[in-house]
Amino acid sequence: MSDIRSVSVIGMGYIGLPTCAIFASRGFDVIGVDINEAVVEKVNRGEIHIVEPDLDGLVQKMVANGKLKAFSSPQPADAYVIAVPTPITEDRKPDISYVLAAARAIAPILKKGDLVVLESTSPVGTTRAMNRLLSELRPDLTFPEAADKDSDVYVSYSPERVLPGNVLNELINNDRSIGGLSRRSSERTAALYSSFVAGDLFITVAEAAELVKLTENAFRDVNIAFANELAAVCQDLSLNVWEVIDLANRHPRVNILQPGPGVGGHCIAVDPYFIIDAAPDSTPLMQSARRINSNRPHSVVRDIESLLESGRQQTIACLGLSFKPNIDDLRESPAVEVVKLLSERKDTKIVAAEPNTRSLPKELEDRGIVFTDALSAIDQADIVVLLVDHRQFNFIDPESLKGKKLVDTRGLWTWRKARKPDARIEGKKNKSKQPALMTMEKAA
Ligand code: SAJ
Repeated sequence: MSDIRSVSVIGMGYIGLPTCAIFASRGFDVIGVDINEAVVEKVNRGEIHIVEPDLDGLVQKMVANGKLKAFSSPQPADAYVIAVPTPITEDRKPDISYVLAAARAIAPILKKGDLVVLESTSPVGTTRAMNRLLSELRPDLTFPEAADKDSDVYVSYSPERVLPGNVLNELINNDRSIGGLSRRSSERTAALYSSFVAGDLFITVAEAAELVKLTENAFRDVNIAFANELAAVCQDLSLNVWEVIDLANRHPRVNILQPGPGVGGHCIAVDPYFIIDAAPDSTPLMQSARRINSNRPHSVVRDIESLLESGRQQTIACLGLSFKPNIDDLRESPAVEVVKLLSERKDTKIVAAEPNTRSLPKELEDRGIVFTDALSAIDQADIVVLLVDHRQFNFIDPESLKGKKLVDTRGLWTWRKARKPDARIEGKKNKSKQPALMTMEKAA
């Protein structure tokens, strides 16, 4: 059991706000802190500023019952959870200034017995740097330096690892690593998180926990790069990459991810740089994966350009703009990058459809892109480019695509066409589940 009664969460973004709501739902008095006044006011009205399933109802309930209160500066609490952004700079160096600013903000109100947990994705060494800063600012308190030595304040790293769109579920059910700067720091952090985590908690050192988080996203980046490289190989050899991956994945120990127009979002395309920056000579694979994935929008544009006829104005329909399917988040989206690159050409009109947003972002509007629905985009187009496999696009009638040139970056139409119903001879193990498409006798 934890002796912690109140938790102050610094940063009420995609991770901080759901974390506030979950702690509040477990009975803690939660103080949500954000430098953005508009966010603070919104949360105090019981509303939310991000799109995340079920979060609105939970925040509303926790604000109404007084368990969650938002402020624009840190308030005293028994535990502080820091969930602020850790972006990269233009030259791809990690920027931990928000973490250090959060540490400066809480330093004056720390008291003996408090726990400070850093959750932000961070370069290796950040937790220790934060600890050093706190101890410089509060020489009257002791902080963990060596394991097994007790201190006045406890400090740990414990990264979130949740998928946008499924945050509440994954916050509760995913396993979690905890890297305390001392044994007691880890124990107190584990006690705090076990109030809501149903997954297992694994205790390690702070630096390992920091690298674990970065590794997860770098692993995914490298594996997506493999799929994207395979897509290029298949294009050279005139083979269908979706079919090749699907068949290869039927090997029990192979699980290739899906190729696409590139890697977007705020994590997978960023976190590998934190590792690359720390160990530039030891990361040729991660560096090359980053290059492959960030070049993908350019190769999609080259594919589209190869279909253009010279001397004639043509219309290109771009379907999907978000960074992955079934969300409305357009930031760092490779689909937006493709549209931007295309808009630099003078001989094309671009119509774009994104079923999850009401309008185009200003940067695309300013480039003369026309926003419309998928069907009318297809109707006007010479070339149709599928950029995101939103569920709505499954219902596009293949008839409407007849006579159009297609660039299918997600395999939605290309793979469907390649999947011939009589190309599968079902084995005995599946026969009981559903009728076989084809019996062995017929195949022979
Ligand atoms: N993508 C592909 N092919 C695939 C899978 C994804 O091209 O087979 C692309 C997507 O289209 C998208 C990008 O990768 O553009 C990232 O999407 P994602 O769904 O893989 O990941 P994120 O960025 O939404 O969330 C990731 C998750 N990390 C991992 O799955 C290892 C999440 O668990 C992390 O918490 C999150 O990053 C984070 O905050 O770090």
